[in-house]
Parts: sequence; C-alpha cells; structure tokens
Amino acid sequence: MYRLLSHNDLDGVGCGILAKIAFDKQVKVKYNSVSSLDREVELFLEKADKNSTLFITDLSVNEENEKKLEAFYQAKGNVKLIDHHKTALHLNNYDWGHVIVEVDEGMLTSATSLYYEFLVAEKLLAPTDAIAEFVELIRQYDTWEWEKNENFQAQRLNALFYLITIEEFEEKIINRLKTNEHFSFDEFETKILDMEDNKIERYIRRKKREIVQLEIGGLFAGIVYAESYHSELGNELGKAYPHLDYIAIINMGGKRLGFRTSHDDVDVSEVAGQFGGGGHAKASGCSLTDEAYKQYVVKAFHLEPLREDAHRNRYNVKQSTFGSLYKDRKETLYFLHPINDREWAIEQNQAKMEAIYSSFIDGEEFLKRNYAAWLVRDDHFVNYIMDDIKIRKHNK
Ligand SMILES: [Mn+2]
Repeated sequence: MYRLLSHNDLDGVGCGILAKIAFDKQVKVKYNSVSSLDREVELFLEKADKNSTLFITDLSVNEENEKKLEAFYQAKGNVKLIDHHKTALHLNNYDWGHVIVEVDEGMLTSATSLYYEFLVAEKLLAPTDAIAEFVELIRQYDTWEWEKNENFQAQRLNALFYLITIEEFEEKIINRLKTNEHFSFDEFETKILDMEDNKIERYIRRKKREIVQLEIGGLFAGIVYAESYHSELGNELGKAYPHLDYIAIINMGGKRLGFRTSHDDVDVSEVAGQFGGGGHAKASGCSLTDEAYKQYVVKAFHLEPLREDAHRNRYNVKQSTFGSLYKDRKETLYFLHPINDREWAIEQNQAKMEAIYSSFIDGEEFLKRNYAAWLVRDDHFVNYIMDDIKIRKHNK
C-alpha cells in the first residue's frame, strides 16, 4: 500500500494524480494545507506500517516530524519526501529527503515534475506524452515560467482546478491522461475558462483601485484585500505598480497573508520569514499573526488607495523628452523631465527640486514612493504647459 500526503494546490494535486495513475487502488491520497500536514504525518506514524510507503509531496514537515520520520526510516520504514521549496532544503540531509529547487540552467522545478521523474526513474509509472505535457503545464504554472513563455494553457489549468472540486478535477484529468495522446481542454472547459478569464479581469481592475502602499522594514509593499486569484492579482498589480517591491495580499477570512514580487532583487520568502512563514523568492505566505496584523492591517487601514496612471494619453506619456506630469493627493504637481541626455530632474509646483536622477525610472520611483503620485490625464498636462508658458512670459 502507498500513502500520499500532498499539498492542496495544483502542484500538490498533480502529484496525487500521478500517484493514482501509477498505483491505482493501491494508494490513499490526502491533500493538506501547509498547516495541516504535520498532524497527518503524526497519524501515519502512530500506526506506522512497514508495509506501506509514505510519500510527502510539495510540503515539508516540522522538526519534530523530521526526527520521527528519520526514526521510522531507520527502523526500515518506507518514506520519501519530495519538495521544491528552498525552505525544505535541509531535509536533503536524510536519505528520504529529495528537495530540488532548480535543475541545470536555472530551470525551476515543481513537486509534480520531481515526483514524475522519480516515479518514472523507479519504473513505477510509464512515461507518456500526455502525462509529460500535463506535468510541464503544472511546472510552468507553479514556477511562473508560463508568464515569460506566455503559456496561457498553464494558467488555465490552474483556473480549471479552482473552478471544480478536487475530486472532479482528478477524475477528469486521470481519464484524459489514460486515454488521450496529448493533453488538452474539452469544449465545455474552454467555455467556462473563457468566462472565468473575463471575471478575473474585472476583479483585478477593481483591486487596482483598492491597493494602498506602505513602507515596511525598508521595502515598499502594495497591500490589498483579496480572497481569490492571488497569483493573477500579485502579477497584475506588480506590473501596474512596478515601483513597489512586492504585493501583500490579505485574506481576512483565512487569516493569511500572501506575498508576491516580480523583482529579482526582492525575496519575499524573507518577508514571510519575518512573520513565521515561508515559500519562494517570488511567492510566499504566512499566517496573519498579531505582528503581521499590526504591520499590514492596522497601519494600512486609513491610507488612501494608490491612483493609477492615466493610460490613454497621447501627450503626457512616460519617458517623454517634453517631460511627464504627475500629481499627488494634496494636488501637488510634479514635472519629471530630462535636463540632458543622461539626467532627469523634477519640478514640484514649478519649483526645482534638488535631486537629479540618472534615469526616468529612478525619478518616477522617487515620486511614487514618496508622494504616491500618478501620471495625470492629457487635459491636465496641456493646462500645465499653457500656464507654464504664461508664467515664463510674465517673468520676462
Ligand atoms: Mn509547488
């Protein structure tokens, strides 16, 4: 008999699907949240059965279970923990630990891709094109590679996962992988996925108008409340507000805090670590502890949301050699303009500010971080330029 304890997200359930194809009725699978895994491991070890093999995938155990699992293994118990989170790398010190974050050339792994390779190498599962394609979609989704590759099938697979129950998802996918040569969505799935895309788009548009910014521990966080679509939201908000170091997503009902970043020089697993959580450099999470609540909820609650940059402008555009006009909530105007071919300066309500910036991006970042300023609409910009001309004439 086999026992699989896996994570309850797409990557975790991908492992469950592989196990069910490999072992059929010989495996019992249970999906867990990050916090419920340890209890399940204890339950397994209490009635530790040397005839059954325990697989743990996409999750890692606490120190106590780490010791218990080692004792179980030393007593000839069968256990394998397969994970790709760098916070679990220390488990490689054990024979039963198999934690790989990336393989050659920086290709990131997922639990499903590691488990697939393991099952195939152990001759427990026969590789097929359909399974390999399914595994790769999950890997790309879980590692965000889908975005760079514009592999929207990967994103849609995750959307489908959340649209139906885990049981339905498993059944549909297992049948498909067993019978089809290639992995694809059927007509009905395509239809509901299209509807879902539209819904996500509207949701994100609303959240863009709710986000607030706050400096916490030297980094700029964009804070937003959301119960769902965390990955899509983290990604889109990060793109809309690149001056923010990361996006913090508060799930009040779940008492969780999620962190996402698209910046290579920011590691949000470190941010989560400060509040007892963990995860990847680009995506992490923690419980909404008292301290996290104070930082992200109490301090942020009274802040005004960020304003989006005007995006249909023809004249007041970014990086313009004429300059770009910004405004803050106090109605202060900021005119960011080049002073030569390498340097940018800012006028605050027509008065020169001292600092010089080596790029437009740096100047804009300063404005957005310090004043939460936004690019104003064309009509406002044209009035500003007219006033500016009048003032100059008058001063002559
Ligand atoms: Mn994963």
